[in-house]
Amino acid sequence: MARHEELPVPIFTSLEPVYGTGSQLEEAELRFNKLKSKFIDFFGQPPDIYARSPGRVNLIGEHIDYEGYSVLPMAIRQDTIVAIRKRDAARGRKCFGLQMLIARSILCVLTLQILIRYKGFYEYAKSKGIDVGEAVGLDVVVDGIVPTGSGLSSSAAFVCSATIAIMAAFGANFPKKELAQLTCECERHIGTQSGGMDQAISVMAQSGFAALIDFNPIRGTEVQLPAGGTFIIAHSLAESQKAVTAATNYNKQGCRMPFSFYPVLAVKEFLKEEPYSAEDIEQITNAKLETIFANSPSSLDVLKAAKNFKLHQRAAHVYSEAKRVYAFKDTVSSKLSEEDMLKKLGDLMNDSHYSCSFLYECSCPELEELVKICRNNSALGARLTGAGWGGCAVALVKENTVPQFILNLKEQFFQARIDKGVINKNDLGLYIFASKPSSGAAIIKF
Ligand code: NG1
Ligand code: MG
Repeated sequence: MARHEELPVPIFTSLEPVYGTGSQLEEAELRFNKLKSKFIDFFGQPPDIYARSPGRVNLIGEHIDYEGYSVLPMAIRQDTIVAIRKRDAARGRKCFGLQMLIARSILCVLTLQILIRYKGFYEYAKSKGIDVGEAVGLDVVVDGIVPTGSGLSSSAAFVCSATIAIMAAFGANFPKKELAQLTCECERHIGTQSGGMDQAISVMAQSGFAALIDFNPIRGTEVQLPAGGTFIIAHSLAESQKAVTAATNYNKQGCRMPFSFYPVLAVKEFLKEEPYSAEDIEQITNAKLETIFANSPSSLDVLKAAKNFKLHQRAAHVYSEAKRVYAFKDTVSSKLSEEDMLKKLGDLMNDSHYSCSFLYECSCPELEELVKICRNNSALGARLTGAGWGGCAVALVKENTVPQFILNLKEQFFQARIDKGVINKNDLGLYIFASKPSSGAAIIKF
């Protein structure tokens, strides 16, 4: 039997296979109906097809995917839905235009992004021998509910659903692992040095399971989480300005560099704790940094801006975090009692946070406060998730303590922010919620 990542994106004729039953289905039905009527308002006809792809929460394995190390995320229920219709030939030939309404998730670079996506797809389709004909117009309406700038990968939800929608509009369907690769490359067009975790889990997730994602080649192995634990996602309310500050890319460089020239386990022996200057590195490697990173123009900007590189700390983070991912995977499949298993998973999450905070330096005061409050309220473990420098934390708590835990966090973290007017009380559910492993990308054709 083919592994699931070899299979194409599933196509459904109803919403239940994706959204299950109950309130989640009701919410989805509302969104799809609204999307359809907006589409008709705009374009006079209903969409041909819909594609949806979810955001994700990374349980463990932060800032190591772009080094090729495995990570362990799960899809969340919040997703982006793209409704699409290929223009009639007569209209399509005249212009390659896109008209769209962006409901809720507003990205000002959306038009540009869809164009990039389209171009990426076009080249890819041609390389696969698919005749996409001449450029045609696409009518597109997008609805996204993955919070942006929160480390929950609204970007992957958007990129994956847009790519899959365009693919489906042309009657094509590629294996999920190829889509994961393609969408990762698409996201790199806007300058992020994407590692591929987000797109891989968004495309490949299986409902009810987290996944161990391996790279080169991309693979997703289902990971069954212990039933007695629940992951709570809480927003620090510090918005991560990843694309703006380039901090992510700066650190990725500092992080990537040791791997360009040091073997595993040599960190302590060969890398000094003091930061390295660009000149130090050029001396050791006997090469200009410009040459080492010649094929990555965005890296060069970062290199110019950076004064020094903490190679020892970044490498120590990557190696230890990579080990923790496997320890996490081994723990859930071990024979430990559920109590011990949950404790061990929590410890690994705490260690991961420490490493992110002190070795990778991607935390911030708000995340530190939030993680501390989670632990004070009997979270078994808590850590920042996603790129960091803001965004969300994820906490592992015992199933039976979830309501009390959420209440306590509301009181101890969010209430002060409500009082200051940072967030609206009625929106609290957007900033703290329990999350079950949800399903990955799907094409829906009614
Ligand atoms: P966010 O910023 O949470 O989408 C980013 C990267 C991931 C991974 C994490 C850190 C992109 C699109 N995503 O995630 O691949 O490296 O940081 O673990 O660059
Ligand atoms: Mg992202």
